Amino acid sequence: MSIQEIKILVETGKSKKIAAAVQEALDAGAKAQEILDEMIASMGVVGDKFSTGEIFVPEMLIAAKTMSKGVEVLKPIMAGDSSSSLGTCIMGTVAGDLHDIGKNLVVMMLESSGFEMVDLGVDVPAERFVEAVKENDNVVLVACSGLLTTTMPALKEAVQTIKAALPEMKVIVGGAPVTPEYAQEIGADGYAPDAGSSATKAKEILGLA
Ligand code: B1M
Repeated sequence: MSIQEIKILVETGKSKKIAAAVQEALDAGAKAQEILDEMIASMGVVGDKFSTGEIFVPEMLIAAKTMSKGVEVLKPIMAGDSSSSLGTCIMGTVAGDLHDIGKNLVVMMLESSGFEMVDLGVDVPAERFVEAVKENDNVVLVACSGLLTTTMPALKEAVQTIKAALPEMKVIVGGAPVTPEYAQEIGADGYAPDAGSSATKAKEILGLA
């Protein structure tokens, strides 16, 4: 199974075939990162088809499910084995937003770089981030994801609610519509454009890099 074929399986939502196809590509020598990059590119194609009215929400959902199943196969390889603990990080997708693939990749990368991750899931109200910081030990970072232009205000509310309740807590934000300028404007301590760089940025803002 070539990486190109994996891309097509994601685009066409072949969720029953994806796990075996990803495993086959790995066995044939493909790198996990290459496969992941292709699947991310597939979601771009899916988004474009949605924008042009070629597909609708159900197709977008099944493509997302397919990608998530593919990521499950890559996870043990990409997540690695981190024995050191850099502290706990609370992560979630902000209120009103149901997109979780990017968040799940960020969770995976932060975990592999040594953070204990508490994943609050999607559609997380601002106050829930604060509660989770209080409920867990040794929380050093909160990470918020937002994928919609319409939920950018919720990202702002999340950062401002966390900072009002916990002024010392570091907050990192990201997601497709987020820019470094917006992150700064809403008072976040850091912004990362992708899952890989989120780990580097998280360590940098905590003075661990
Ligand atoms: Co939605 N959706 N969606 N969708 N969806 C987008 C985002 C969209 C761009 C599609 C499009 O129109 N071209 C568009 C948003 C337009 C906009 O806001 N300007 C859109 C829309 C409009 C909608 C609905 C409103 C559609 C509707 O109902 N009419 C609706 C909203 C629902 C809601 O959230 N309330 C909706 C619903 C859905 C599904 C539920 C069907 C499904 C999500 C399922 C799921 O996540 N389990 C879905 C999908 C799959 C998409 C696309 C196609 C793919 C998203 C994705 O997973 N990408 C998307 C189009 C696109 O992205 N091109 C689209 C792959 C993923 C790896 O990338 O999440 O960007 P991403 O994560 C990246 C970075 O952003 C970054 O790291 C990741 C890469 O390494 N990152 C961080 C993310 N979070 C980070 C946090 C960090 C740091 C980096 O630090 C904390």
